[in-house]
Amino acid sequence: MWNDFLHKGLVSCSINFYKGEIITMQTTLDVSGMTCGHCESAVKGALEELEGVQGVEVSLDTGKVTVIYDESTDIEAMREAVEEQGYDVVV
Ligand SMILES: [Cu+2]
Repeated sequence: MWNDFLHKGLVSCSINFYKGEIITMQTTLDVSGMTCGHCESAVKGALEELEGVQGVEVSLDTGKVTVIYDESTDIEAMREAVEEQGYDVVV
């Protein structure tokens, strides 16, 4: 299951366990087209609205967007949220 996410263009994925249970997961999306602070906040805001997302960190320089989320978050929804803002998730 987790390997599937990696094949969908997600750069890395790590899972944090607490007492044997998954509490949060973290993944890094490679997003192209972000050029300024407005882009950064558009992407960040769109991802933060998704169910289960706990935190979003955007690096404009590298285009890397790190998302911390839990099991209620739909991975495909992350991609769609970014694309709806007009940016591409690089595969
Ligand atoms: Cu911009």
